[in-house]
Amino acid sequence: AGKIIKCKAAVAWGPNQPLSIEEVEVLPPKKGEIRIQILASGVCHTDAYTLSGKDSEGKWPAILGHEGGGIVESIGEGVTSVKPGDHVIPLYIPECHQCKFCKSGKTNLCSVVRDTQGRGLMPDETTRFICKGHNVHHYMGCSTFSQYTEISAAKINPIAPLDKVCLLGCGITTGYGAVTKTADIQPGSTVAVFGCGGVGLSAIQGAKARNASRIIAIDINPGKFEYAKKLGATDFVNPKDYDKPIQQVLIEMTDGGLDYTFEAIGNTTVMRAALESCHKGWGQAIIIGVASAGEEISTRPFQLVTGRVWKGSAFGGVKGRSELPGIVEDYLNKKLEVDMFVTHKFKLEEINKAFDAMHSEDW
Ligand code: NAD
Ligand code: DAO
Ligand code: ZN
Repeated sequence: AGKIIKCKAAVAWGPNQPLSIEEVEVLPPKKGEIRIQILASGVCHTDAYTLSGKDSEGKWPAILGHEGGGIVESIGEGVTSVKPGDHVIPLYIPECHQCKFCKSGKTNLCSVVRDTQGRGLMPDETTRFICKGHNVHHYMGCSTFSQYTEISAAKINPIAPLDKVCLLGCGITTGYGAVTKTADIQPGSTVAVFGCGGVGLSAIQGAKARNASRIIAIDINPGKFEYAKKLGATDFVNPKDYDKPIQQVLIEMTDGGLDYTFEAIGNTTVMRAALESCHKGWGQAIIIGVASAGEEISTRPFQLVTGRVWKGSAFGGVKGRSELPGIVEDYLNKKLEVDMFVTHKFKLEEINKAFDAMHSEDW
């Protein structure tokens, strides 16, 4: 505590280059900050998107990664909610309980560090990482591709295996929460999920947990249906098997449309299809997928006039500090599947292989 830590991290020196394993210095936590030893991290398409250079807000050099699990190493002045030794999941959406967003009770989009976080900096406008004399940027307030990092975090049950529950730091919670929190679906609802990656499959889990009467899994890669079935999907649709728009297929399958649809791809054409597959009068389409910068969505406004609702969900609407620990308990109580989502394991030194695996097998 109070000292600089030297450790290994995967540094992104610039766009479209492999990550480079480097020795970095991690400075001690300042007021309100915590320093965490990261023991496990997922890799996510969002990390790859930033690394590709398509993310116009990418900052270089940076330490990427935002789906982690770790142990608090030390705390800065004024920190009372965690102590050294606590097991935590880093949060890319914090929860300060004090900003306008937190106080509203209407959203999980805490804004307390929003501005500096978006620019890859800590709240005092500086960074805590130094490598080869360069200040290295933070990423999504997490930078989990480092053995030590500084962030906001949710304190979780120390029994939970960090190499599994790290995935609750993004993808699984996002899909599960979109169904159980953002849409808050009723038992018996009919649901369609577009995209059966980690996020969509977890939306399917959420629908099953809420006793949806029908859960239609949609993907252009039929290899995903095996997983969708295990998690509770009842119907499987590959849009490539039809020569008519997928919304028409779904409306015909469901006597007029679905109660809830979820877009977990990031494709604006599919976002439209998700809205238009909703039942007239009450159907709700939830956008989870993140489209590339600058893209727009469209539909005929009459779709909304006639009662369909379009809304979005970030991190499943889950408030990190107050609600994520309960989702970890759901996993421990076998109400939520996480283990199946760990398809590969790599050492930090092999992180570029993890990106290759994510791309090659379309995970
Ligand atoms: P993924 O790439 O693993 O899964 C996407 C799936 O969609 C794949 O199985 C793919 O075959 C399928 N697909 C692609 N095009 C399709 C089409 N036209 N029709 C049907 N299926 C199609 O991605 P993921 O990790 O599950 O993430 C899904 C999306 O969620 C991404 O856009 C990601 O950025 C976003 N995301 C959002 C949040 C949030 O808070 N809102 C958080 C995490 C991830
Ligand atoms: O408060 O303006 C804000 C942004 C909050 C972050 C929302 C992130 C949702 C998408 C995450 C992509 C996958 C990690
Ligand atoms: Zn807040």
